[in-house]
Amino acid sequence: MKKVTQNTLWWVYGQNKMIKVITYGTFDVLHYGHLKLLERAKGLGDYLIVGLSTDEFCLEKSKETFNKYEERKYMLECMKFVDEVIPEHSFNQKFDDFKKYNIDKFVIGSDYKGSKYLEGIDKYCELIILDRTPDISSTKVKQKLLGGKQCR
Ligand code: C2G
Repeated sequence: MKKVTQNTLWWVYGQNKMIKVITYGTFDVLHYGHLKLLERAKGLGDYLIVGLSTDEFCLEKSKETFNKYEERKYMLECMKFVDEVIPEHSFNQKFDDFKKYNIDKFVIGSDYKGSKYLEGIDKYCELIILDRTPDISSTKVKQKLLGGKQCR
């Protein structure tokens, strides 16, 4: 986490409430679509937290990642849009995170539109669904690298 103290926050934002945004994902084999999502998410507030799926949770989501949690975390922390990365252990963890991190806005890509996953979020914070970037995914990148062979 980048060194941001309460004083820094007070000094920068004074009385104005800092808008805190959160999003979640696997963010494996980072690509243009991931970055566009994170850039737009940061643009909706002052402080962006990314809930990054742990390796165990990825397996529960039937996603076998190329990069391990610590590697994916490091790459996200190197990005100018991302202020903090926290581990995501389950789909329902978010409701505790909204309270723990005093979240104003929850952002996710349109592949989650209409899914049960989003139910109840608007009781805690603003729910924002952003259009997914077409024609790019970690699976597609992996398949291309494997010369079109199927992969998970
Ligand atoms: N994304 C996007 N455009 C793409 C690919 C992904 O906008 N071409 C967005 C997704 O919609 C998501 C984010 O990038 O909001 C991360 O995508 P994944 O790593 O595939 O996330 P996923 O495994 O679906 O995990 O609790 C929620 C889950 O952790 C989401």
